[in-house]
Amino acid sequence: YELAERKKFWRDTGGSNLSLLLIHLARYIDHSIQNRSSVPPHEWNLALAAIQIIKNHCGDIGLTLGSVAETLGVSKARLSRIFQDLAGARFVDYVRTVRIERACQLLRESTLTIEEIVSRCGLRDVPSFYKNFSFSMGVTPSEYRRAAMSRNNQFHNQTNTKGEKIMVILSEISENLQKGKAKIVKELVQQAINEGADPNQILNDGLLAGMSVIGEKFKNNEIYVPEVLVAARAMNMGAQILKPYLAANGVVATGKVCIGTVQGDLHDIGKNLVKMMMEGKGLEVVDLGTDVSPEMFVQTAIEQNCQVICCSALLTTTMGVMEEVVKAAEAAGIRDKVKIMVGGAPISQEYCDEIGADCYTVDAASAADAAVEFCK
Ligand code: B1M
Repeated sequence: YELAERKKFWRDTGGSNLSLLLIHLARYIDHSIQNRSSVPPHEWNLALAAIQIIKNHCGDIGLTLGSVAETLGVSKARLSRIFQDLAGARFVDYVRTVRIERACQLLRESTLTIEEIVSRCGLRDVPSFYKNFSFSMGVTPSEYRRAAMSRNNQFHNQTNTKGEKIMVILSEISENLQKGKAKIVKELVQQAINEGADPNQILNDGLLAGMSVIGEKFKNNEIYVPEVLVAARAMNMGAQILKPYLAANGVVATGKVCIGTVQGDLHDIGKNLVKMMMEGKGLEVVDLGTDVSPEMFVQTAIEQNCQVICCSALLTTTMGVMEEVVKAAEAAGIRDKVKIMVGGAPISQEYCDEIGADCYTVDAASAADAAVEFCK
């Protein structure tokens, strides 16, 4: 039994460190792409202008690399290179994607025949449309339309009352979050708000419900890190739409806190929710991000005069860092001036007491309430 436990510990730690490395690498690449100083601004402008032309004229069969290059006054070769470098796709592939997207919209929202859709989307002929569409979407245009119509009918049949309509939207939020469809999740969250749903209900029964299914599937090895990452991105984007509504609760407190996910841990969804709720109460929140060392928590609290240090941890292998934060605050001589709050799935009141932290709360809303009390 002990050996099995030990093996499990090493597997978790090994896995954790490996993903830490991969995620850092991905963030580094992301960061360096965003800060590409070597790309002159006029090249960005050219790529953006080309994208605009494609979006406006994708219904035009004469839209080609040559026609766009001519409109912009550059050579085909230059436009092709800039497009590939900056838009991250070949010109022809991008145009095809935009046309298929437009076709999807027309299939969903109109009663136009397939021939009419083909001509409105600047596509060559029906057979090649079927081929490209099936390749991109995994279903034929007719199957896509039938599925969209049956979803619509289901929606209208199920939604006699406003409450029922909201329930359907919430379950769609959960489903689309699980598929990592961030853009649709954002739209659905907005739709739920427009229908008058309670923001807390959208958070709990839509976004968090979807995230908990992801958690279960991840645990059972039914899905892997990439799927969880895209779901997490959808969750964060949905929560961003909710932010102003969750925040608008009338309470305005003053005070400053710093927050972060502890060293070795990259989970930030819960931490972001806690931050959001605290800001909603009027507190100033210094966000240290993820993988935060005990020294960084303490140094920030000293330099920025924070009344509270908030630590989040999601891994049993990283929760121990919280105790080091308490010790670092003691060593720096600020323990009596700063409160230390802890939270995250593996944390409990017993653990909080054991390491000498000041407060444990089970969720983001109660964390915000507790921080307001500490800042009074
Ligand atoms: Co990870 N992961 N993950 N993961 N991941 C868990 C946590 C896990 C329970 C999944 C499982 O196996 N069932 C498991 C931990 C097991 C354990 O330690 N006991 C696990 C593992 C093992 C791992 C890796 C090691 C997997 C691997 O690579 N083999 C790896 C570790 C990477 C690292 O951090 N070093 C890893 C990676 C990832 C992703 C990067 C893919 C992704 C994170 C993306 C991101 O955050 N941007 C991810 C995710 C998303 C999860 C699950 C599925 C969801 C976590 C989540 O965001 N929940 C999770 C399974 C699960 O929790 N069921 C899992 C929603 C969020 C709102 O809840 O963060 O708990 P939570 O926040 C709550 C409360 O806890 C509280 O408020 C929130 C609600 O209001 N709260 C606080 C949080 N912080 C607080 C602070 C407070 C007060 C309250 O005061 C300061």
